[in-house]
Amino acid sequence: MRIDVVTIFPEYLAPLRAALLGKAIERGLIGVHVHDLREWTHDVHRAVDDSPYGGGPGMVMKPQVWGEALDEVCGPERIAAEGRPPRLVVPTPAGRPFTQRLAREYAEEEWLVFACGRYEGIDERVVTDAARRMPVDEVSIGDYVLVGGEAAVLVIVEAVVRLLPGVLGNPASAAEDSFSDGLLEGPCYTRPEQWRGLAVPEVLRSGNHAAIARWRRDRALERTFHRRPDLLAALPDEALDRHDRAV
Ligand code: 6GU
Repeated sequence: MRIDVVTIFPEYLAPLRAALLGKAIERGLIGVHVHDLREWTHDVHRAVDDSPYGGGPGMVMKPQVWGEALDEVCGPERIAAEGRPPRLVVPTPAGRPFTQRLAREYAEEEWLVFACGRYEGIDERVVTDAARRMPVDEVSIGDYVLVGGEAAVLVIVEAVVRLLPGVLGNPASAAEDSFSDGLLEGPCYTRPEQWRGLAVPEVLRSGNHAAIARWRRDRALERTFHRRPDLLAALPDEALDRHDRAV
């Protein structure tokens, strides 16, 4: 998978080369290319923003700079070279929610381009124009406001790359984590059996695999009921069996 990021703070994306993501780069599973948006400015001040039409606070990122940047990073020539257009992802608190389902969709893509906005946003015509050549998603990572899209890109890329074959040591961790069955994961334990007066639940040491699976399912249901009732409500009818409904 190829990942391009256009930002006015390229150093903010340094964590993409650390830990799990760095390993994925070293092993050739992903290629990461971070671009400084200011390279496409032409004025001495290297201005990327201007005041908003219609007035109001804050600044809006200029369309010409973004247009030239995206032309070079993922314009017609680059699309011809790659054989097909990328999926362009624009992080914004006004976007559609980024979910595990969208992470799985992105994990199927061969090329993702992220356009990080700062200030109040990017001139709307940048997205409209890009959408003439490639699919564009404006996505939000949650109901709160960040200063810019960079931290959101770190979140999205980490969620996507861990799903790529060969990135996680144990593929079952991706298959069994929270959300894959629509529920939150329940609690987990390791040695010692007793710690500060707290015991590991007996059933987990019983060796009874059916009882362990049932216990884990019950704790996941309980936790989801208390912390994320919206997730339980969204489950399809057949996702819960008779035992589940008794919890
Ligand atoms: Cl993706 N960007 C910004 N700037 N703020 C956010 C966000 C994204 N998601 C939630 N808040």
